[in-house]
Amino acid sequence: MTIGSLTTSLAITPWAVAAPSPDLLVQQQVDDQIRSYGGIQTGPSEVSYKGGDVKLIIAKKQAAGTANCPSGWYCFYQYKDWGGRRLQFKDCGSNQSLTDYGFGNLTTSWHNNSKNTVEVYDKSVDPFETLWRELPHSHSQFVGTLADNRADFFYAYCGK
Ligand SMILES: [Ca+2]
Repeated sequence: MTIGSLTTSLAITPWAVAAPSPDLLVQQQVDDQIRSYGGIQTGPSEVSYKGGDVKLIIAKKQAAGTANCPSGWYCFYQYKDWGGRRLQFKDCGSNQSLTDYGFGNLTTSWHNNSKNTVEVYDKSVDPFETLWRELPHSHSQFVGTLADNRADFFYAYCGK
């Protein structure tokens, strides 16, 4: 029994720290996410943080999606065309970190379906660099080669 569980955890450990394989079962990815970054599972593919103010939606396949961020939220996506994992927020007026949720250096597309303006930064460089700015109710299917997989944190300016 001990050997079996050791084998299992060794087999999934590399995927917890690198980009997740789309072939991994969603539940395994959910388990990995909670083990590495905390949170509470609130749906078959959903992990919630901060009492539901931040949510990670884990996609089953690496397929192109749609700009499907819920109304009132702004979303970061793992792949082009709103594919892969989706990390969504709705709070404004403060810096928030993508890296807290395992989403640092991962964003490739976005959809802002809120009234807030979101400014996104890369903290891997000194001084930190502004990568892009999201106007209310706008979206991008690709952040561009120079900004791809670089975003680490953002500031959401509260809209009226
Ligand atoms: Ca970065």
